[in-house]
Amino acid sequence: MSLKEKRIYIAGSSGMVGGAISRHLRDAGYRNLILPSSTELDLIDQVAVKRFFSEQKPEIVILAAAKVGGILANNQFRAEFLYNNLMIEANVIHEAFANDVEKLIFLGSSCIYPKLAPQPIIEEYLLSGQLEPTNEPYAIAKIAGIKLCESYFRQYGANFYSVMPTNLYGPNDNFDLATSHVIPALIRKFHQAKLEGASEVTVWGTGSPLREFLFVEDLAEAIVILMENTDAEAIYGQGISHVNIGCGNDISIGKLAKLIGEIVGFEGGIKFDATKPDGTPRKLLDVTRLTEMGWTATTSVEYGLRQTYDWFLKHSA
Ligand code: GFB
Repeated sequence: MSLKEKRIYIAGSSGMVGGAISRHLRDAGYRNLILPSSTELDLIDQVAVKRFFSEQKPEIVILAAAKVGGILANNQFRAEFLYNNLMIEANVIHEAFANDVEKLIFLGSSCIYPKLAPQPIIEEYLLSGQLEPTNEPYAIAKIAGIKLCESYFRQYGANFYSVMPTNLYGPNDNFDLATSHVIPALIRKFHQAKLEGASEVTVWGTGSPLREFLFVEDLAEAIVILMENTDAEAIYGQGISHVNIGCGNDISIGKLAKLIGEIVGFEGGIKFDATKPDGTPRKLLDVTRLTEMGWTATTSVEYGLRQTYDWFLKHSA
């Protein structure tokens, strides 16, 4: 059977990341996609996940489902970020193993690396130092997912491996100011300030942290290429448990805010609120391995931000 005919389950297909992966697979000619919504299948419910796998019998699984949020949501809802993500991973990865899934790709996050990891961050830096406290529960859950995939590979030879995307953004992002990441938050704040004729916009933290932002459509393209060409053996054979996915360059939050202000057309000033946390000072991924595997990001942050602002204007403003 050709890969295009395989039954592929994308966990999290109603979210920004899973939705983009589903679209890319469909555009590439994959026709047998299994895309239950979160109301149809609660991934925290072990019995429901077990039933789903035995009924649907997926052959490939992309695990993009997760409880996600920005720096404040991570810090505030620490129990849910740890519990929900552990349950989703344990249920899906274990049932994939129990149902002989041929390949599983688990999506983690660059916050799994130590807060003060040398830059750019190579895959080997996992578990080499203290985590950033604001997102420690989320990072611990994601590390558990990486180790679960690795353990099923090492003990049973399961073709399960992980990828670590950097900070993501794009169409269908969460624009709720209390729970969102920085890009959708600033798009909404600058847009509102422009409409209200406000004189300034408040940006959390000092503006000095550096972040690497990857457009979600680029991420989806990378995942499809990895799914088509890379097996677990190729990852673990290099002495690593996962592969980084990033664009290779970063920007300060201060510069990002200025850029978003320009794109939105806000003419006032920017005020930094240093009572809010900065989080990790810098997290730039080393993407040498991904480049060697045949993929490089192509979307500039300016273009990606314009696309995201357009989506916001149509759907969420
Ligand atoms: O995007 P963000 O919440 O994620 O914040 P992290 C990035 C930076 O932007 C931080 C600053 O230094 C924030 O203080 N920032 C400025 C803002 N204004 C705002 C704002 O209005 N909203 C938000 N949210 N930030 C998350 C982790 O960390 O990154 C997760 O907590 C996950 O676990 C995710 O790894 C990718 O990069 O700081």
